[in-house]
Amino acid sequence: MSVLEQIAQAVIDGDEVSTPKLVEQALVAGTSAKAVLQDGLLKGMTEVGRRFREGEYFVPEVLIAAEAMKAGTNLLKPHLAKAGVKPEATAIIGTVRGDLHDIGKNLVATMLEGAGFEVIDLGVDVPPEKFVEVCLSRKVDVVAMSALLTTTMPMMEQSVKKLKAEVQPTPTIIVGGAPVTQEYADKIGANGYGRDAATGAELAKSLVINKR
Ligand code: B1M
Repeated sequence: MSVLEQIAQAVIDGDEVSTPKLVEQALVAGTSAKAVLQDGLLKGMTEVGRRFREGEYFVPEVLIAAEAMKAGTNLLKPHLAKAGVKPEATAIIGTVRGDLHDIGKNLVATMLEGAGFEVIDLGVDVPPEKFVEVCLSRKVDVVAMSALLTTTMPMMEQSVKKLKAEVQPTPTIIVGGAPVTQEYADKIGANGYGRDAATGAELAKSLVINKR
């Protein structure tokens, strides 16, 4: 089994000790952080998702796998984000109200840092008022919102509406998460949609930093 396959398996097994060790082993051996993420950690989590969907895994197994994945991604952060680069713009990020999924959101935060943003992470279960409050209290260039549940997607729309009504000029708003689509982003008036963390960060960069 290759080290990337072992990483995927460690996530599937919810092995919080082996996952970061294997990530470190892969990095030391010269494997790119992107490959560790895509072909190791995310591959494992995709399989966890399949098992959960098909009733082979229940919430506790998924939660334990998520912790293993987090332990791995924490180690990847400094490799994914460009070291020593001064932030060129500020982004706030959060998972919308009612939604507690944060693994994808954390990846987007890391990628945004890598793209040159100072990132303020508001965490999970973030109400529309909180996004607005932070934008009014400091200069924010990008508001990034994540939703993993179809039931919490409407919170994105509410947040976009409130931001447009109460913050002028309104920061660039990008949205993403497994059930979110480009069509949905257009419908709710967001400025962009990221299919994955890397695309989301690139988009934010092209909409804000590259336009300067
Ligand atoms: Co949840 N869960 N979960 N869960 N969970 C899903 C999302 C689900 C698809 C599983 C399933 O049924 N197949 C399903 C949602 C169905 C739906 O609405 N369509 C689901 C459900 C139903 C639930 C509960 C309701 C279960 C229950 O209690 N009955 C419950 C809800 C709790 C709540 O939020 N209020 C729940 C709970 C949980 C756990 C707590 C157990 C755990 C979360 C732990 C945590 O995040 N700390 C969990 C997990 C882990 C999952 C799955 C298995 C994996 C999610 C994940 O982390 N993926 C998930 C099934 C799946 O997706 N395979 C599932 C890895 C992560 C890297 O991907 O977050 O999609 P993702 O992020 C991607 C892209 O979407 C994108 O970038 C990332 C990749 O680079 N992206 C953005 C994300 N945000 C972005 C923002 C951007 C741009 C890109 O710009 C701003």
